[in-house]
Amino acid sequence: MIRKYIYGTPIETDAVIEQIPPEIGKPDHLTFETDKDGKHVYSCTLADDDIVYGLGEAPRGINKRGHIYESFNSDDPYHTEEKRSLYGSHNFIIVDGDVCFGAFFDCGAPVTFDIGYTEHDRLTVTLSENNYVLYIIEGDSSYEIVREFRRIIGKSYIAPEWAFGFQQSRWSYYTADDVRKVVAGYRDAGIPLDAVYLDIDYMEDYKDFTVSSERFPDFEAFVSEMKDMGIHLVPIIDAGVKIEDGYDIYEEGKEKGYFCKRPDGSDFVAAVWPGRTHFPDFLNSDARKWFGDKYKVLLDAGIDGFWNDMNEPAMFYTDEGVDEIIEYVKNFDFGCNSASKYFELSGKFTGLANRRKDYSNIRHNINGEFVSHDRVHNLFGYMMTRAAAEGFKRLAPDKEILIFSRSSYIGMHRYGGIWTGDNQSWWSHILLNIKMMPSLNMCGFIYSGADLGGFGANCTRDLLLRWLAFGIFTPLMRDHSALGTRNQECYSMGDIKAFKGIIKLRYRLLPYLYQSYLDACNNNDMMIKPLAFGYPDDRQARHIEDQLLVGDSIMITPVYEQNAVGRYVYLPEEMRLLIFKDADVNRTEVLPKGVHYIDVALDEVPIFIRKDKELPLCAPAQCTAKLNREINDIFC
Ligand code: MIG
Repeated sequence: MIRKYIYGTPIETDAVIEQIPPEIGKPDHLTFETDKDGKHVYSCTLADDDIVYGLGEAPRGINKRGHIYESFNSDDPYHTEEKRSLYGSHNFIIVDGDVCFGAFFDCGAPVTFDIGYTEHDRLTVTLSENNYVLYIIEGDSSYEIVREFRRIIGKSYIAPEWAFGFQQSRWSYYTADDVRKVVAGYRDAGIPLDAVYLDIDYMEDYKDFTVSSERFPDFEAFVSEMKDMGIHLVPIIDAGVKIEDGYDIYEEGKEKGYFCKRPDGSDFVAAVWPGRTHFPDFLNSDARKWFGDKYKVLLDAGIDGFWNDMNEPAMFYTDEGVDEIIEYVKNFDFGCNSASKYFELSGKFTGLANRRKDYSNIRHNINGEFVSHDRVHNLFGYMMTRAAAEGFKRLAPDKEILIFSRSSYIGMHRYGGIWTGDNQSWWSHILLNIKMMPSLNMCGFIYSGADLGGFGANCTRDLLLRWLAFGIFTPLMRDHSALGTRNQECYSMGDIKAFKGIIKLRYRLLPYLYQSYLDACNNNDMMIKPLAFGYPDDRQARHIEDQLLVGDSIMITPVYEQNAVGRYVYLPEEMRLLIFKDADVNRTEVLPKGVHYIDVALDEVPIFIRKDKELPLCAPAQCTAKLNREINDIFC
């Protein structure tokens, strides 16, 4: 049962595609109030054992209780526990208790979810503007509520099968030869690989839809050389368009009025990678069409995969911000408390990036209306990715194209996938990855994954192995790392045998994983679920967050602690344990319901088969193009 409530005159987000007649009156389950600033606030009491699910890409656990989250798409590379916002805004929550209900706050402006933070037993949702749509979803279980919700937001984007192959990225592989070396590294090591990413340095001066002819001479020939080896090249596209006379995208956008504006009607300027840039106004459907068509030049070169970055949109600084700082520094007074002055001063500089004040200065043209960015901030990356996906449909209707985005909002799940942004090579971020996957699935983002091995900081061999051993179960399986960090390609991490075994297992699992993925997309279902969704009557399973169900047949229990030689697992029923090593079963036993300690060496992957279920495997291959999908092993 879904009820829809409209408040004020909301800006259409296109998150929900099902026609639902709106209700008059107040929603059930939540108490409605207006706070002292006139903001709309919804709240309810939480009983001790209630779980709050949802929020998709957000810090912390599967159960969102005990923290405060703000939907405000943010470029923040330090995903520490106290953070309230990441790159996406997925305003869907479920309160799972004696009564279960879901709520989706459909609003492009910031929304705050205080889930037992201010008061441990209270959920409070505060909207930053009073024009929005609220959906209340009832069902017998959280799982059922998820499926109801997914039905109204429409079918999730389906990525091509090759995008389930193993993918290697780095900021940056600078030249065609750098890329060739990576491919040779993998092929020589006998480790499967399907894609290599091109980060910002493939472009000419960071200009979207250009390719440096110096670093990638004859790009088209290079793309096909790679394709012949079974390798897809996946270039990055940034949200900011470089301001440069003679650069066609800039000239056209300026002439047609397709860039975001300042309040005075001039084109908004922010500094990002290319220096001064304008942001295409993705909220404007004409600008969207225009930008989407620009992908053509890369499609024509044979490219069939893209990642859209910096689309929160991220800004390093604006002229206004710099001017303010100069003024501040000119008038700087040491005062009598030098420490507080020091923090004030340094804060001014680090605070230059992504200033709320700058965002507030952006204006959009939405169907002819001049709209403040504050009202639609969380839709920007979504609309950029929609522009791309709609472009692909026009330009290459028969081609399956990989597209995923950093920033997102519910609704974007129909157009592309996401990666979870700039994590770190920290053990805690394997766990964050594990806990985020089911929440993303609830919100429709099935094709998703984290930077395996971690983006920032230096990775170690054991961290990468453990992370990959989890990553083989996530749709996007990509190793990516930041500029200045230690090399993180599997072949550059010492003895390659363990890497080879783990990644080959991914390919052996591909028929099972891709089918599970398709089923989830086609049936508004989840591919990766919390244990509680499979065993709703099991009190112990209800609170477990480090074991997940993947597809219908298996439970996974990743190891995510350094120097651990195994881990405790809880079995809600009798299951068969398979310990894989070198992509084959090394040990297997049937374990009864209950708690067990299992040994898992660094080169091993544990998989539990659920009772009366089967796990089919095919033979591994060096890339999906060479994969024989015939099943050669079935475990049960
Ligand atoms: O300011 O393109 O999240 O994956 O490697 C950093 C360089 C910009 C952020 C992305 C990351 C990418 C990096 N980008």
